[in-house]
Amino acid sequence: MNDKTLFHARVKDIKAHHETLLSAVNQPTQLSNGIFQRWQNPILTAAHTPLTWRYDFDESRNPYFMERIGINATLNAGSIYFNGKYTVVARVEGNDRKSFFAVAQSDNGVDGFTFWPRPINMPDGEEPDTNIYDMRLTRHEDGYIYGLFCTERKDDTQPDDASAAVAQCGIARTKDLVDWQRLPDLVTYSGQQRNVVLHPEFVEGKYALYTRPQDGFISVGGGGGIGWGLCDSMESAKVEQETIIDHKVYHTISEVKNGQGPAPIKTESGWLHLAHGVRNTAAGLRYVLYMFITDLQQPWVITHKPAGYLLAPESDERVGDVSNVVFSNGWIVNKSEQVFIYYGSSDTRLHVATSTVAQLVDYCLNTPQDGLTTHSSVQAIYDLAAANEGGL
Ligand code: M1P
Repeated sequence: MNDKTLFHARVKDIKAHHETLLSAVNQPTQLSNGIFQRWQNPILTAAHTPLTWRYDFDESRNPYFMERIGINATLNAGSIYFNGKYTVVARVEGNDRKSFFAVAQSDNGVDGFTFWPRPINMPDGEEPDTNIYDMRLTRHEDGYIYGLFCTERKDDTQPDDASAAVAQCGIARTKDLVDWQRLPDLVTYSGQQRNVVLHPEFVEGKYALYTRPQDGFISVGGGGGIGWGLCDSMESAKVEQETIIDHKVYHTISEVKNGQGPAPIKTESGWLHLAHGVRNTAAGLRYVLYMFITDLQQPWVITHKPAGYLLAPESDERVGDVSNVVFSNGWIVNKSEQVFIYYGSSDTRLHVATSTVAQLVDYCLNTPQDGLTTHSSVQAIYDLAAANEGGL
């Protein structure tokens, strides 16, 4: 095959493969636990990203039709129902390890996700970002859509350690997901911050934030837990006082660290929260998703918290760049009160699980709490088995 034929054959093959991938119909998996429904295909992978981001289509410049810019992963996405479409702002990571944000939309929330032609061109912070990731989107009652995300920079206090980094909360707002106004990073009294989320309503006339104070970049150290704090303005956001509302607890799924997922959903039974919990194992950290409900008037007070995890890595989800991880920073509730939970698996790809507000509230209200000992876990099984006696 000469170069000319090779170029055209490769363009045809790669375009056809991309079109097949983007038009694949997703199906629910066969079995569900009654709480949520998994779907068979990831909704976004690196291969879903536009070919125009990766290939030079000019034959004279790229006779072998090589990939010029590689994309490594599409993962943890913020989400919002926007202009009649299920919309995710995915974390896209290049082969160069830099993450950026890109919008992809679908008509039904479970397949057909297509990226906008260009990634988001997020303005830099006052101090330039080295890397940005994991955006939480909040449609706030002040009229803006806010994106809060992690901004990561080199830790200059440790010049000899090339991996030493500092994580802080970057803040931007928009009305159209295209033009973003970058605001100063959140100021707190904690060393570092990740997983910061804006509550959708004013509380006591102030903006309310879920935080995750941490002493180090990976390890939260003596910090950690999901925090809560108020601030007067998002234009110079400062949380003077952080109160931990959901602590790390010994021998639970969030023994090592945890973090708020997306902004909570308002229901008649309270604010519905999704979060991630992390424990250590001989095989490394294990990230799972869990839920809780907080009081409608006092969103910092947990009223119901089921024991253990809602969703843990399963099958292919278990393996990837950082294996044994599920992580969610986006969910969408539609007019029929169906809930679309978008979650990344093993820092590599993005999936959806579907449920309803009614199912998730039922799950939170009626699943036994963690009694924190084997004895209390067995007692919960005894109670359920006794309630079932004669009922099968
Ligand atoms: O690698 C797993 C996750 O690690 C971080 O989450 P956390 O701050 O809770 O440890 C984030 O980098 C997240 O993006 C990643 O999925």
